[in-house]
Amino acid sequence: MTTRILGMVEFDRRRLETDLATLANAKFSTAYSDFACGKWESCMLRNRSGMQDEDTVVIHDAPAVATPLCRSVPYFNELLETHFDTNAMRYARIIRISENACIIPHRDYLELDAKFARMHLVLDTNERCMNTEKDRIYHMGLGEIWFLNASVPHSAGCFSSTPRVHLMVDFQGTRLPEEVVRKTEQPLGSNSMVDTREEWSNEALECVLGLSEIISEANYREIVSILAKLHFFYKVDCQAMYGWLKELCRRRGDPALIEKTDRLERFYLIDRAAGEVMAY
Ligand code: YCP
Ligand code: CO
Repeated sequence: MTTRILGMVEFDRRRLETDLATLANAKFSTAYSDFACGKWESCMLRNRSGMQDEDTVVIHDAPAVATPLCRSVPYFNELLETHFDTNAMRYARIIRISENACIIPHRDYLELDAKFARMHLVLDTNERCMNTEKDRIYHMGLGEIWFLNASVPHSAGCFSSTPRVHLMVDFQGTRLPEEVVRKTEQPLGSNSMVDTREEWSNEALECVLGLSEIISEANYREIVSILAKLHFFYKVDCQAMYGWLKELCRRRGDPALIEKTDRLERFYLIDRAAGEVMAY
């Protein structure tokens, strides 16, 4: 199943602005903050229970229920009702990425018993917001609905002063993306973003590996953050950071850091237990 644009929504700009302003003052959850490099946050609009504090996901079999926050953003709720099959909907969340933050390259659903069919509707963005998938980079434009194949390594980042705000909607995994989306316009033009990233080079690689001289428990998380963002600016696979991290820990020769990095790669790319949280 490939990541692709499914359609476009024509927004009521005034109602969009109203709900974005409400969101700007809303309380977001700290769920999945172990995936954040910088300020990456989510909050629930619809979930299994309708309770705001149910902020992580499981596979379940009932239509998602609106949370109190959902009722405070009536336009977003209407967008959910109008453009998606609410019967097949399992979760609806807001994902907000603030300036110079990203989500660590990862694969989703590793901790779950099955997958979701995951869609994004772009509520607020600009040209400095990017998504990546393996070695590709692309931009999800305002009003666009995308299917995201979250099973393959991917990431998303915001490098502008205004945060990127997406509605992320999970459907029963057996449903086809085209089937759960409705009343959308055909996307105009091509959505292939020109890849303006710099070529990845041996010099850049040696510079990264030079961090082996200084890497320690104390700066490990900051170094992970630096490495996680590099692929937004250089033509390199989003997963490459785990290989760099392993090599610089090996050069450092610190068994605890080597072990930590193996755990990191396992958690974000290979396997996670249900409810497991990564501390590093
Ligand atoms: C999920 N996985 O699958 C989350 C979203 C990143 C980690 C954020 O719901
Ligand atoms: Co993801």
